[in-house]
Amino acid sequence: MKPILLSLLSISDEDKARLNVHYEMIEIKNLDEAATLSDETLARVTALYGSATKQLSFEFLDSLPNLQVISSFGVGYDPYDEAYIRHRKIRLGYTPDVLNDCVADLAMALMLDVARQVTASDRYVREGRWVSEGPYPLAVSVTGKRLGILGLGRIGLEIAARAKGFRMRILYHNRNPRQDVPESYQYIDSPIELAKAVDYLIVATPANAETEKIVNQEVLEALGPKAYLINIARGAVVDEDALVQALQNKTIAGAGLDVFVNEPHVPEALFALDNVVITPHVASATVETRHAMRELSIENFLHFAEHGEVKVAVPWAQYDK
Ligand code: 8YV
Repeated sequence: MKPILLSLLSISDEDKARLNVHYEMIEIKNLDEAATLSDETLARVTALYGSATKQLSFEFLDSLPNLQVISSFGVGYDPYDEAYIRHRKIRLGYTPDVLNDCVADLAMALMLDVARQVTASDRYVREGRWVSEGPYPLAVSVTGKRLGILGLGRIGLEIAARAKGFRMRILYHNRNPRQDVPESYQYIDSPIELAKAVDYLIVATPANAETEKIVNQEVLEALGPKAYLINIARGAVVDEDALVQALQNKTIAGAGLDVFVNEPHVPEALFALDNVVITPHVASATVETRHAMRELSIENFLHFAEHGEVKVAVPWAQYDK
């Protein structure tokens, strides 16, 4: 009998055929469905297909006593508990890099949209207001402005590269300054100082205990009424209540948001505001990028089945032989 690969995502027939060499597959829609499987079946599960946005309870993971490998669809690994995964020496693969371009593209799109009011002015036209009220109010320029990147990692670097095309000055904050980036990228040693110094602040940091609500009320106050916040990281890295208030009271100029604390629920107070552009966590959601992510997540399983290690492991899930 082959071991079982339990999947929280749907797998294409083509990928199933590749995985079937090593595994029998069971697809489930949610963790509740796993509870309906017999203990005997759960004990045969050695591989789990999860994602960057699906939380896994300890209870669920405990119900898989022989779990050896998880392949996670996405670059964020915040749903996985480091201590737990390391304690069980579970191999944890993920899909970094293949989505950098796409996520950076969406960050630029949100920045351009909220500054130039693309979707808000689109609504204006569709509502007949161009005819009844006349020209749309003036928007705000992007080219030549100061861009702050909170979290200058692989995605942050792609954002900076695109922003150079807009002749933006790049400032950033990380735990430490990077030595391997263009000298013109200015390191700022706190999120508050970064917020004070820029016209646009793009958040591209991973979500973890250290970055939880790193964009808090003080950072939003430092950003001020002329600057914009763009978040393509995770809802958890921003104090969402403080952000909603800042947008309602216009103590920041606006925001472009792809991620939220309690997805798919978005604070309804935002729906009435034209100074915010909202997308439903789609930064990596293009045909090309999702294909590349799927391919890498399948390769992580195949590599593990053949060599005992995933192809690309989460940094803290690497073990001595
Ligand atoms: C998700 C993401 O993977 O990569 C990440 O961290 O947040 C996204 O690309 C995607 O939404 C599927 O859950």
